[in-house]
Amino acid sequence: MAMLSFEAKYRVRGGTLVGGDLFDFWMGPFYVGFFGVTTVFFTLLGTALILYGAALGHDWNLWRISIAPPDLSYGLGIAPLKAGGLWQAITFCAIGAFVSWALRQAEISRKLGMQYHIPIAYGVAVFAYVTLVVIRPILMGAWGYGFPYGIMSHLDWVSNTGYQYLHFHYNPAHMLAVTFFFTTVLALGLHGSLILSAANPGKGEVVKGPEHENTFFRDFIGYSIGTLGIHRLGLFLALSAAFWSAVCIVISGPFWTRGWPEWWGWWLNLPIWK
Ligand code: UQ2
Repeated sequence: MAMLSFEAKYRVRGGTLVGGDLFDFWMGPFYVGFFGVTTVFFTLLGTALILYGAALGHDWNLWRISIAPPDLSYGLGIAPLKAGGLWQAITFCAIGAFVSWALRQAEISRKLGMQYHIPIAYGVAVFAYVTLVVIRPILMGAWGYGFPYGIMSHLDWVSNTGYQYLHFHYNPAHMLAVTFFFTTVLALGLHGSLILSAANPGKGEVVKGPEHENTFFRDFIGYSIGTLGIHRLGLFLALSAAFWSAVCIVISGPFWTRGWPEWWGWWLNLPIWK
């Protein structure tokens, strides 16, 4: 059953950001809202353009389908549809859909009297994408610096872009991003295993609560961050991973054009070694 009986009392009017109560209604289990309509619009249009772009390709091999950005010679202009214009239109639709989705989350948060953690967290992921396909290409002077929309082709782009800076693991912001990704996985491993073991105590045993969870980690490592704390830590780690990912690529090209190993020359050039 999609609609729980107690959901009805949370289906409150108002909280919309635009349009007043024009789209302030539900379809089945889903809130519509102005931004629900714009999300559906951009998603359908963008998906149709992707299918058209795929149809223009050599074959329908899922791994090889790719829609490329314009040639660098088009700079920041609008390219012909079959020479990167499709990529530009698809990028426009994608950002339209992602921003609409974030604003729909914000409207639902307002309705429920919640704070904006969800749209803000989602917004950090959108920011990382926008950094790749808009901010960095603008700073570099051409849409052609965006990545192609294809399964293998976007991986090739990551590899090629990384090697352009000789060794991306020497990029200090990349180091931070990777460390945050790994720490996110560690925290999720600790948290998921703790929740599952407390919720599945075995036949005949009663389900365990936060006292047992706290006690496990106090026995184990002498410290428990707490049930609220682990979620705050997880949010911080995950958002930091996405944030530093965006930083590590936006500084590559616009602010540092040589190999990343060379950046560490600042350390070798400190006056204390002289
Ligand atoms: C915890 C706690 C939880 C948890 C986890 C911990 C009861 C259900 C996983 C333990 C987490 C710690 C000690 C922080 C680890 C730090 C890093 C940087 C990974 O105490 O409270 O709630 O899920």
